[in-house]
Amino acid sequence: MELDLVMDFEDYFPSMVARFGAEGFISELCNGFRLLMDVNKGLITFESLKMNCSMLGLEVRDDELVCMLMEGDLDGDGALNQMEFCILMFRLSPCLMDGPKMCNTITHQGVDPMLMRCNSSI
Ligand SMILES: [Ca+2]
Repeated sequence: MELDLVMDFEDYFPSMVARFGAEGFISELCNGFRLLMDVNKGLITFESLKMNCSMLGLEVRDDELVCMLMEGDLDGDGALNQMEFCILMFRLSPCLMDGPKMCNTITHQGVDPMLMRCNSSI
């Protein structure tokens, strides 16, 4: 499931949301994060991304990994924390559910509190 989350998120997101609900969907994102992170740092780094992708049998080019990290890295530390990862996943899938309105509801109102709960559950 996490494999699909990473590789086919655009197709996969709407059905994920339908199946798990927005909150369950966030926790699935968190599972995806844990799968890819460097367990010592608690962050997704280039190295952890590369290593875990290859462990999962995913062939992702280095420049695609770098691109994903740069795209998602909001605080400029060169790695993705859980919130950055979840925000990136949402940004990569601009309209999850019923178009822009629902999309705005999720990204502007729903995500932060849900992520807070998600973070506190680690
Ligand atoms: Ca960062």
